[in-house]
Amino acid sequence: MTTLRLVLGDQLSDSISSLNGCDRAQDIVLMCEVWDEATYVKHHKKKIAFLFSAMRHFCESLKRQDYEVEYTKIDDPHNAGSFKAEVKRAVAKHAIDRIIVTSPGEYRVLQDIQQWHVDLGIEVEIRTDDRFLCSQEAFTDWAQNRKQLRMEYFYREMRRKYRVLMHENEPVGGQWNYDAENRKPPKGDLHVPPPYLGQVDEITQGVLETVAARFANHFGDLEPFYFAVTRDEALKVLNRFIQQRLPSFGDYQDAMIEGEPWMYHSHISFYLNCGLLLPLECVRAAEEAYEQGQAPLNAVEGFIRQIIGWREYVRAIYWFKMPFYAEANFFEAARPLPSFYWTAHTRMNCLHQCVSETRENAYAHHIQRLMVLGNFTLLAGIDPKYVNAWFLAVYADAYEWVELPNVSGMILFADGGYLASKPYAAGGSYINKMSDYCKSCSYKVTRKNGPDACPFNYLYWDFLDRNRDKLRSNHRIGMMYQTYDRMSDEKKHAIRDDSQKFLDSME
Ligand code: FAD
Ligand code: DLZ
Ligand code: SF4
Repeated sequence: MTTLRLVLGDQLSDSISSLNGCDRAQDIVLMCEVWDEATYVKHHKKKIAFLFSAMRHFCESLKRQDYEVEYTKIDDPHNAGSFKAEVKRAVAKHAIDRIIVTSPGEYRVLQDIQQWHVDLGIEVEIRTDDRFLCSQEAFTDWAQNRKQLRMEYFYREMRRKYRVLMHENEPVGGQWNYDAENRKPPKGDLHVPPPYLGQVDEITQGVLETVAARFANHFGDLEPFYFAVTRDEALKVLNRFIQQRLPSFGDYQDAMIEGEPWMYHSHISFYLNCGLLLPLECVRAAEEAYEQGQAPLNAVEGFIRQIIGWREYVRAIYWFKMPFYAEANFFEAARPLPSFYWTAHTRMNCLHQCVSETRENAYAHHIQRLMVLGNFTLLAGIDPKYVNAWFLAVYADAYEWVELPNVSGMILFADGGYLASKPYAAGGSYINKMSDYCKSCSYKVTRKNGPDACPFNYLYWDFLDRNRDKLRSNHRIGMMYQTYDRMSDEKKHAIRDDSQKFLDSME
């Protein structure tokens, strides 16, 4: 019996379940670069190059381990353009009896694969993706009897289950969460270490030429290209983070500095999400750094919470709530995405910086995504479908399972409060406190109204006013209405007028 084992572009792990029990003398592993995946949103050029190069390197490493790999490049004249069509071609070519694939990261791909046994007339086994630490069944057990889901309680369960930072049955240090010690503004002379810069080898060079030729009209700078594209290199990125950045990760987790896109973050999401790194090894590396006195508890706990807390939580919610989640639009927001999300041409310096860095790196750190890029789309009432399409296209770590809950749940509150207890709406003073962007902005962050006022200031109040019916009873944001209601009619009029003018000018 010959089995076709399909390995998708975000399944680049030796331990991927589709390879379990593989008969290397008989079975065929299929990997394919396909037009459909590269263009269903027009991904950033660097993202496509990263994934194609990582896939080609992974293919070489499988071959070195004696797997028989069928690999289709994007410019292969026989390339059929989609997963299903490529599988069909391989089935015919190799007289395949059954297909094994690990469950994909995106709902639309799973829907497709679930039909293949009918469409292709062949047995298809879809295996669990056990690289994630919380299975759908475990999440359902945890979630089903709760009135409200909160990440913090989920996270504590994960700490207990995997015995991470635990001392007997108590959290190390006596607290579960050290955020009160984190999130300092970027004051003083910070010396941010340089990021990992990978070398372009022959494989990557070939990919860069292909992407430049075939995806010229996609967003983003292709070069310089410096991502890790093999597991060994990804491990170097992780180790470099643990040694150089982790000690300050907690302190400056929310800080933004002009010209410092990488700050003290780990930059491992690209590698975690395509399988070159595994979540538990990143967590254990951080835990060990704490145990050896190389990094403080506030930093280590904060980092670990992002991985076994947020990352697992958003993925579980995605599968729990699809397909509804993709349609959710609690505020009925309907505006198109302004063109400066692509061009960076805006007088708002915070947005100019974050879009420019996204264009250069296919990366922005969490607070840039949440409190600048995301916050603006929430306040301006941009339709979630445009916001999701943008976030899915522009970041090299973006796959729908992680992008959609962060965008529709965390920033847009489009799910009405399932994932987050309140919208992360903020005026300019938050950005001013956590960054140096306002210093060189042509708007004045201290002005609340008028042509020079920071647009975040009046848009914040206008957003609350527009959505009063939906937010008034929210216990975490509802009290802001008392402040709004105490404002004079003249002030309220100015807020409405400035917001209307600004939003109209965007269109
Ligand atoms: P660090 O800050 O060093 O964090 C360590 C790791 O924790 C990350 O690599 C990531 O795996 C995990 N993590 C941290 N926060 C989250 C989170 N909220 N959800 C899931 N995992 C998290 N992350 C993606 O991986 N892909 C996305 O498409 C994505 N889209 C986002 C969109 C918005 C609007 C927001 C607010 C957040 C988004 N995130 C996304 C989460 C987070 O911003 C990125 O994981 C992080 O910036 C990646 O950089 P890093 O590896 O340096 O992370
Ligand atoms: C993101 C992406 C891109 C750009 N291209 C490919 C590809 O050509 N071949 C492939 O196997 N995977 C690609 N991917 C990742 C897939 O979109 C991802 O595997 C699915 O969305 C399922 O999560
Ligand atoms: Fe952004 Fe407002 Fe600061 Fe300008 S003044 S950088 S628009 S927050």
